[in-house]
Amino acid sequence: EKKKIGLLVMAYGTPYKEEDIEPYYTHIRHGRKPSDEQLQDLKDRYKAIGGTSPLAKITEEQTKALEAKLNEIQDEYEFKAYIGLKHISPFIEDAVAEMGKDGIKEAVSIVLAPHYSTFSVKSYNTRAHEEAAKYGIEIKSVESWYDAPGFIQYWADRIQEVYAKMSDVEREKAVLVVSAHSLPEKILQNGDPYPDQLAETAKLISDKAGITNYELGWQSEGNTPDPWLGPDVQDLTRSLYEEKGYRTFVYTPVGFIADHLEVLYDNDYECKVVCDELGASYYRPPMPNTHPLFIETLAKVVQNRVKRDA
Ligand code: FEC
Repeated sequence: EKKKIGLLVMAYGTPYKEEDIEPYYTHIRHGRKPSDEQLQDLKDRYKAIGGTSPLAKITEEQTKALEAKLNEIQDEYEFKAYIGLKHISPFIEDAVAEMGKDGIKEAVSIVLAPHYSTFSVKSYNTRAHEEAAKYGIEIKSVESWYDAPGFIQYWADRIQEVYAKMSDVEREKAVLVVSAHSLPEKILQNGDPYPDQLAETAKLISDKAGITNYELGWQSEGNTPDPWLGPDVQDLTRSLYEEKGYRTFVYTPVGFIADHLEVLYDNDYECKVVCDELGASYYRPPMPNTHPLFIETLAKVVQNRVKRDA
């Protein structure tokens, strides 16, 4: 008889339809309503990528694939997956309540973002643990997986594919831009590991892919007065073009794992505009989504967390 275990898969969430955009944006802004102009700007960005984001569907597919993989690779536990989102329903709390109703007492959680920050993974985990306490559910949480070998291999393979397609001239002047979502600089005051983890991912990936020209960048920063971690990938593109003579830009937004607004708009539109303006080549390898190597990697990360005590 297999032991039943809850698999709490946490992700950012995205509006399902246009009417969801305002409450979603308000939730992201900690309850402060966006101005009409800010709201319109966000609506326009969703329109530019086809109306809504593919993220909701991809999160669901990733979760199903992860549950299936975990049930395939071991037979001590029966994993039952629950999706808990940060900014739209089903919220993290809804997912934990659902586990409670199903009589789950033991669970493992993972956030679908590789790097740990107090602003990202910690806030997901805190919400999950607070809710779980109400139901007497014990959750073991994965904190980060930015260096998981299969994750590194996934990106190294995609990068090599892109470099193999380039002409020799393009390849000679190519640079890999490794990025994650920017965060307010104030995270650094408390020794947040986020920037170091991105640097480690970049080093591991570029070593594995055999790429010596790589740079770290930040993207998608919020619309607030605080200073955000930089350089921003668009500014970085210009300075690398001007100061280092690069003419081919390969963007790997490794802080994300799916096709969604921050990649389809911020990279494929905004960074592409900069490249077009400069007359440089733009490349952006495919995101992990449900790639088998990626799902297998997440499954191993979860399995290791279940085996570890506390
Ligand atoms: O719908 C989609 O396809 C896009 C989903 C989406 C993902 C995502 C990932 C991260 N964010 C992180 C931090 C912040 C901070 C602010 C912020 C703002 C937004 C806005 C939208 C949005 N984020 Fe997001 N983010 C996604 C979507 N994010 C929309 C609001 C408009 C805008 O600023 O563009 C600023 C909040 C504030 O105003 O105070 C901070 C981090 C990640 C990566 C980790 C994770 O996935 O959790 C960090 C996907």
